[in-house]
Amino acid sequence: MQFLRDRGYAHEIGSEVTPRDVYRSRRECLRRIAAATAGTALAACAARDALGQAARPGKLAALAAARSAVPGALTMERATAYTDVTTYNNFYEFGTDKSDPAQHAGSLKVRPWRVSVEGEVRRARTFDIEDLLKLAPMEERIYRMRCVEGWSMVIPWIGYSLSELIKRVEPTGNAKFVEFVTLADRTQMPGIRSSVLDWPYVEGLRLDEAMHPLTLLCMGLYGEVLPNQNGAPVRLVVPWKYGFKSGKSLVKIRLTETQPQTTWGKANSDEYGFYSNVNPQIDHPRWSQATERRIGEDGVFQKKRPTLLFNGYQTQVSQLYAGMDLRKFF
Ligand SMILES: Nc1nc2c(c(=O)[nH]1)N[C@H]1C(S)=C(S)[C@@H](COP(=O)(O)O)O[C@H]1N2
Ligand SMILES: [Mo]
Repeated sequence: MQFLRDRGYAHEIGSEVTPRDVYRSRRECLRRIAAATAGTALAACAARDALGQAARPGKLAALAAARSAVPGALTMERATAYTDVTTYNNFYEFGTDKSDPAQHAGSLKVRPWRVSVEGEVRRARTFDIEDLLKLAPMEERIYRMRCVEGWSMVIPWIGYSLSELIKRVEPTGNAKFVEFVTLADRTQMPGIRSSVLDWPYVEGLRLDEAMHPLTLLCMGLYGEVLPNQNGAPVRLVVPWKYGFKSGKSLVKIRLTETQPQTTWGKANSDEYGFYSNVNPQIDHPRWSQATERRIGEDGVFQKKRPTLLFNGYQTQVSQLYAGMDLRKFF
């Protein structure tokens, strides 16, 4: 399949460095140094101010949130522009081009919406989206997002730790993994007609990864409810793993005893492992993962920004993998 071969090469062209780029990147460095010396909250504000945008650049319903107190949840890096976050997407249910989701996800019906939480739990339950919106206080979390294809963004998400939801269904002693099943409805999702992937799009985490405070049950971004193309009305965000681990438009969360199969793992298990932690030293079989291209970042940093182990969340998550061979469990 051509698109599978193309995955990751979309932006390997056109990166000549001009004097203007150098000037701009120098200015950007100065701006970052200034941001880094301010407090976290202040710097996050500065990041937004730098965009010259209001807190709510979109036109969707506002979703109020407090700044997260979870360690590592608020990067000081400059947030990617709202336009890029909402028009450069991977959501194959609406097509495989980056612009397809923004163009076609208008047909997604986000109400009514229910998420069934089941499997190895004492209190299996179906949550209405309105219940999920009230289940725990909303937090803003500004996370780096690194796609396996080699590009990255910084996104101000809104939601709360997935652990809040999982605690309420009371996992049994047998629960070791969590499977995430997303919507697959061909009447709403034109991409489902294609057999590019095995639908529904399914992902999985180990239970302790799912319970980590940084693992976000996400219902909004940039001060608003989620745009359809970003996985409305509810998705996952796991910031230390490649973006494909974060399933969009979730309908089922199932706790299991055995490791669930995943859609990308079924498509190519040599290229898309179950763990898929961001790791600059473990190359994708067809391209290096040592560097990345930050979307919207022009100048000398383009394509050359170093990729960080666990996407920079090493302090928070490395303990989850103590004693594990990261090459074996990639
Ligand atoms: N259901 C579903 N979820 C998905 C995908 C998808 O195709 N379908 N793509 C994944 C990939 S590859 C990435 S990089 C992120 C992109 O999220 P964003 O478009 O909100 O930045 O969503 C992930 N979740
Ligand atoms: Mo991705």
